[in-house]
Amino acid sequence: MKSILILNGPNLNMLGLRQPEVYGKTTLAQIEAMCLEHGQSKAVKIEFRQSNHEGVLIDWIHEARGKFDGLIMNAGAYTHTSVALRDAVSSAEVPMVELHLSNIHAREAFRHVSHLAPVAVGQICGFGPAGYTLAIDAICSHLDPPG
Ligand code: CA2
Repeated sequence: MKSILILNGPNLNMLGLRQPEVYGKTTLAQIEAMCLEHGQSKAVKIEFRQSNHEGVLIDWIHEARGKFDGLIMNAGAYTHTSVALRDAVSSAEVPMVELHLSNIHAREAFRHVSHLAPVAVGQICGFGPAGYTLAIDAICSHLDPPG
């Protein structure tokens, strides 16, 4: 059975609890439940984590090497700032799908830059919580291409 690690970065623990007009009403716990259910339906093991700390996220990316088949990352604001996260993904040699709830390209200019995009298999953004299940489908399709 393939195993996928889903990492969530800073402030995503506040989803559904603050600023619902920007990020919606769904909580991260509800998104985790959706992901675990979707993983079960596709017979893939899903592990779901969140940290507000860059170093913790880096440690988890390192841990993924040899232990997980794929990574999905909503790195939050670190997407736009962190060369260290990008280097960690490069060194992990685990395929990664970059994920965002919002369409970062339709927002402020500083969100148009992603340090992760060049080391990602691809990017999913703008679909809200549904993006998480789309990202699971995307990484599974990458790991086990159809046809
Ligand atoms: O759209 C996304 O998923 C983002 O990764 C979310 C980040 C943002 O910095 C990225 O540019 C795009 C912010 C997550 C903050 O989440 C909050 C949720 C509720 C209340 C406050 C913040």
